[in-house]
Amino acid sequence: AKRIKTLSVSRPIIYGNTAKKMTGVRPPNAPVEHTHMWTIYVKGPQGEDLSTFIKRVVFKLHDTYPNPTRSVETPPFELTETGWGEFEINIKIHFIDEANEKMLNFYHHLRLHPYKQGENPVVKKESSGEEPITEVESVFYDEIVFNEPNEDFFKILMNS
Ligand code: SLL
Repeated sequence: AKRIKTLSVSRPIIYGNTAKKMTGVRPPNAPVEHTHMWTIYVKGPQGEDLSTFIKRVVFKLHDTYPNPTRSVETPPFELTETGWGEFEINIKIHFIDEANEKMLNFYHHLRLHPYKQGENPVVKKESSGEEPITEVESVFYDEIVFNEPNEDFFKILMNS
């Protein structure tokens, strides 16, 4: 017998962080003990515009940061900071009102250091030549599954 599957729509995302050691250039307001600059992000694997269904992404940083709850309301849903240590970043993805969906709540371990030679850390050669900058990246793929979306939201998902 053929089984009737309930309707669900999934959308791929990637989330994670890039980081690199700060060399010569530092943001003027960066505390002296900060050694790295990093960016945490939520985005579409092919650069899709996630704002068609995501209203905001809230990144909750370590309590050592001033105003650790950072809300990003427009794409790109990313945040760049400086720091010295790795920690768990709490990510909350809030969907547009039409979705009538609960937010997604998960964690990403902010990665600053290369752990293994030749593995993930990508050595990017500066286009100008001279010093190679070692950028580490920790990135994960996931699919957001909307089960039985309401009609309005379904239309929005299908038209984007
Ligand atoms: C821990 N892994 O769990 C450590 C915490 C905290 C990182 C690392 C700078 C914050 C600031 C920063 O990198 N904090 O602006 O002072 O205890």
